[in-house]
Amino acid sequence: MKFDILTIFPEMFETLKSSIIGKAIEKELIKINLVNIRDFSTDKHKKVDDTPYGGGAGMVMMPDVVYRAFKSVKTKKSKVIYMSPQGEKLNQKKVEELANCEHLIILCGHYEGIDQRVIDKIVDEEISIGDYVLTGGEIPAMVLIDSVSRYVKGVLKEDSIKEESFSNRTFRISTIYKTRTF
Ligand code: 4GM
Repeated sequence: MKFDILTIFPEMFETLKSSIIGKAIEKELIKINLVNIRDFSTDKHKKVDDTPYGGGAGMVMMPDVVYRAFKSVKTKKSKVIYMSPQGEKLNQKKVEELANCEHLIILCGHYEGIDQRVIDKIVDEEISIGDYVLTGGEIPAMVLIDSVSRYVKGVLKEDSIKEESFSNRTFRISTIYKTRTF
């Protein structure tokens, strides 16, 4: 499973290198490629934000810079996810569904967001980790990577050692999910 993360703060993802996710990267079960959006700015000051197209308060990430960053990693098999408080709420069922993807490109927004024109053009799914606003999409992206990676074969110990404990764990999760949903 490959993740390409489009972000202006790639260093925030260093924490993923510890713990179980770090082991999974070392074992090459998952690959996390960090793409610094700023590297795709053509401005001499490496500017990535601008006032919104058509007016409005605050700043948005410039569409052409985001688009170039996206084009640098896009393949036919990519699914593009935008972390946003307005997105579809992440739950275990969604996590399982995303774990079937071979390649996820995760776009992390900042400021007031990203210019809507590039969102409309490149994003397949808008996902939220909960009904609250954070300063950026990086922490939500890490939540998504962690939850999805657990489903990759070999990432969890019990997964590779004892198939039975895997199904027990899945059952426990689905029980919680059902209790909460119905
Ligand atoms: C506003 C619009 C995701 C803010 C787009 C991102 C919370 C979540 C941001 C954005 C975020 C969430 C950045 N805050 N609930 N902040 O998943 O990308």
